[in-house]
Amino acid sequence: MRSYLNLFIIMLVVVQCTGAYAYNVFFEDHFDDGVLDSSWIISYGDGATGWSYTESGSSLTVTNVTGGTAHPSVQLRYFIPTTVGEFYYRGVLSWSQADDSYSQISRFITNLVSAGFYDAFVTDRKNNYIYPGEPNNFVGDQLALSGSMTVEIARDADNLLTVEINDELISSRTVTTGLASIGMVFRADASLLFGEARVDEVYFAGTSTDPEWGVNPVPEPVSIVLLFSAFLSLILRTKK
Ligand SMILES: [Ca+2]
Repeated sequence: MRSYLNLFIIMLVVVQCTGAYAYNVFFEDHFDDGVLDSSWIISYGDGATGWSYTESGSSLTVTNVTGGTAHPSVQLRYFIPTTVGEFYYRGVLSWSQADDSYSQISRFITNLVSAGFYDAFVTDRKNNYIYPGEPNNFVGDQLALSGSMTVEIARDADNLLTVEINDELISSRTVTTGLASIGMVFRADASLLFGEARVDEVYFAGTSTDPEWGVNPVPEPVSIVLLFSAFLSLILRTKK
């Protein structure tokens, strides 16, 4: 009987390695300890040479991006060291532009899609800058100078990539490309009327088969039933 139990354990391990995977929280930041987490890799774009920010209370507050000639930007990215299948990335943003509807772009990004606040590329998806492949009609001034949004970017087991803003589904399509990074981009205008962008939270969870990176496989209940049935039939067959 002991050998059967050993066999069952081996079979269970096999199922664990091939079965469904539970979501792990890979990264989250509530910006609540006064120091910007060093996991954020910071880089500048479009000639930017600096940015102004504070981490205070439970918010990262960006007040300017400087340098460059037209639209200096700063990116904060968290690079993903392994393969991630299903994932869920959420960011909470409040913005307040200083009297110019084109002076600020604040977006949550992944290497697959990005979404957030941008009042220059107005699309039929309520001003959310989602790319690639989304139609833009270049009509601005549609958003209030200040507001807030919760952005949710997710991919399910069928590779359906979705973007929701304030619980409304804005975009959905099939994407099989691997997830390599998540992050944020803040972009100012040369008018220096960026105003303020405040991020209250970022949260990133998903599944991974990499045992070095918080893997947490769980066999589905139906798999366990099938496995146990196979185990029983094996015993019965052997006893005949
Ligand atoms: Ca921090």
